[in-house]
Amino acid sequence: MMFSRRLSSKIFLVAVVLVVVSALTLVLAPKAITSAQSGDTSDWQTIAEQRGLTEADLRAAVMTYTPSGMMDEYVMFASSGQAGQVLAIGLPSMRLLRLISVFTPESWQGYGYGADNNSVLKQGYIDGQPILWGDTHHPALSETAGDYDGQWLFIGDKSSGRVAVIDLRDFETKQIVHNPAFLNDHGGTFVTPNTEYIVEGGQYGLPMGGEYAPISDYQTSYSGMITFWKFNRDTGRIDMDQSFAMQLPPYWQDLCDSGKSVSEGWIFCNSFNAEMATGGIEEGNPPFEAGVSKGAVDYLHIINIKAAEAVFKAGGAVDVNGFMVIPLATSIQNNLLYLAPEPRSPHGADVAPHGDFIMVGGKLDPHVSVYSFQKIQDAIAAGTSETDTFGVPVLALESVLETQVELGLGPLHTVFDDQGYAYTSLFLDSAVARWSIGAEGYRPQDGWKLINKTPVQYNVGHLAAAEGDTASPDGRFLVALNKWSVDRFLSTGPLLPQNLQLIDISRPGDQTQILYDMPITGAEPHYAQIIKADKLHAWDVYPEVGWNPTTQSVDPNAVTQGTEGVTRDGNNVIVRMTVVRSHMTPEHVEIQKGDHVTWTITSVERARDATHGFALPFYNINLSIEPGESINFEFDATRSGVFSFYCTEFCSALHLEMMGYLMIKPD
Ligand code: K7E
Ligand code: CUA
Repeated sequence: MMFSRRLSSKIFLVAVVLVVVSALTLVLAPKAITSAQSGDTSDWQTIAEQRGLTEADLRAAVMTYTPSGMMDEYVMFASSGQAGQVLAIGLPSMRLLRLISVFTPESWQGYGYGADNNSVLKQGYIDGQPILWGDTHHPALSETAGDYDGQWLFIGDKSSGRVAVIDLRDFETKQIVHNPAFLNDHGGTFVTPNTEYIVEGGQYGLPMGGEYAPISDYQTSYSGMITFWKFNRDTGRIDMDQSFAMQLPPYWQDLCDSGKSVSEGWIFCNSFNAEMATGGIEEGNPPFEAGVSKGAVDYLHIINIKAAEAVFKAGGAVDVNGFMVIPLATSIQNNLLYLAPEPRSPHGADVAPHGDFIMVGGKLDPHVSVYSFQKIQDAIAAGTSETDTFGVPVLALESVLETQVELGLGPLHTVFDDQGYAYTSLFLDSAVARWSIGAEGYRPQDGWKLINKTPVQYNVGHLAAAEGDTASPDGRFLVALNKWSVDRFLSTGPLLPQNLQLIDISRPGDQTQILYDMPITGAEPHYAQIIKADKLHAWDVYPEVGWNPTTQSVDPNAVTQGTEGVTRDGNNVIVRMTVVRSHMTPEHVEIQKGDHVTWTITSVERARDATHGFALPFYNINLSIEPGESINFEFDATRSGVFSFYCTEFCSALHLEMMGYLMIKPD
């Protein structure tokens, strides 16, 4: 069944390629040279010859070239690292379709420049402290029965430990939440198979609740943390009251993944720094990078989220800064948490498509360790007398390990395809390892073994395969998310672009091929997910005129044509404006210095290509008003003068005339 999916389209593609390639081999050499000599560059064979393209290059071109008007088959949502955004990229063309602002203001989209007083960004402030950037790592598409459903996208901010919700009907950020008990994360976001919870694993040990504790008290006063954000599909929002966290030992929890199918209801996180090194080379301690890797083992965290939810609902959590956290002792008493040894400096914890295996890389170990979920269950049932320093039960490695597969240097992250292969990034080798999962339902005929390594350029972190971390991967395409491209593109100075490489994984065995290099002229996209494009159903225009995208409903405050104007109540001025190409109503807004201004702009457009902007100089206001959208903003008229506001989108031939004057009289 797995093998037959999209087989016909594959056969078609292969056939096209064969025809092209054989036509090329038959006719290329002599003819191309002749026409090249005659200066005839009108035919593709000549061009290929002149540009020095090989048959493999032409195959890659045929597989990726997307003529104008042809749509991509997949959309990849990639994080944008410390730029705090998400990128939407079409595959196989690797065209950048959209930048989604999440934690960072973005003027082009009018995000953070006045609209509804920057309400979404403000949700992400911590204790009133504006935080206007984020370090996005792991986007997670919402899932139904372990498969992407195309409705929502979530992403975490590693730097301040926040999670954002993006609505895929308009590709805009709707909510930012923060667990007030903790201040960083990494193992997030990952969703449970029906998106009941968005999982946000922690990273560096901290005193809970943002308190101070001396680093010498690390083992007694510092903790790890994992947060389970309850998602409400009806409201499209995280429900803070139904969300909770678990205190973990002060190891550095790293990447997490949700169990699926047989392992549904469980969460797996790798961790490092089981040594609980605290750095401090200044005081003669080993530096972090040495202390953290001194020991031979770290711990895979195995968390029973169903049981944890029951403990939370039964009142087993305590209030930390207004957020409910299950204390470590309670987790141990209720069998919510188990540990299993991991090889040195593990990285990544990836659950196989059938939920039966968990793959853990090892930055300083050439193997991927494969844990069996069945063996984990058997070991839990059999009981263990081993515990860690904090009394958390430790399952013996040999009791839970299925196998270890030697792949190469620096294995990090693993994704899957529809042929029973797994793919693991090898950071130090700068390669992608394809290996066979030697179990029933995958490739028992091949056994557990390395198949091939595809060199990539360079320093690969995560991999993303088409639906490659779901219950039913698509295969076909894989993207290596490489850092620092060094010699792949023309130099633009010392700051290097990242290089996303598209790889063909449609053929079995060692036939993998790099198809395309895409520079990302921004921060490092750590992780990405690739969804079949036909699962996305974005709106063409907002459903009704007067739509407020923050509430995803018609704004009661929206302005209708004929009701525009300026009204005053004491110092409070209300401006009600409509926009339609190529006109803003009213054109003149006259107020007094010292007024408090509440301004609403409603676009009455229904045409798809009629977005307007609204730029107001000095007052730091810039809006993007999409067809049907209604936006409110407020400001204090602190400076008198004449301010020309205008539309920032080239919306018509009379776009330059789409403007008006705000006249503020001195007091
Ligand atoms: Cu390996 Cu943050 Cu997923 Cu980067 S993490 S690569
Ligand atoms: Cu509206 Cu330009």
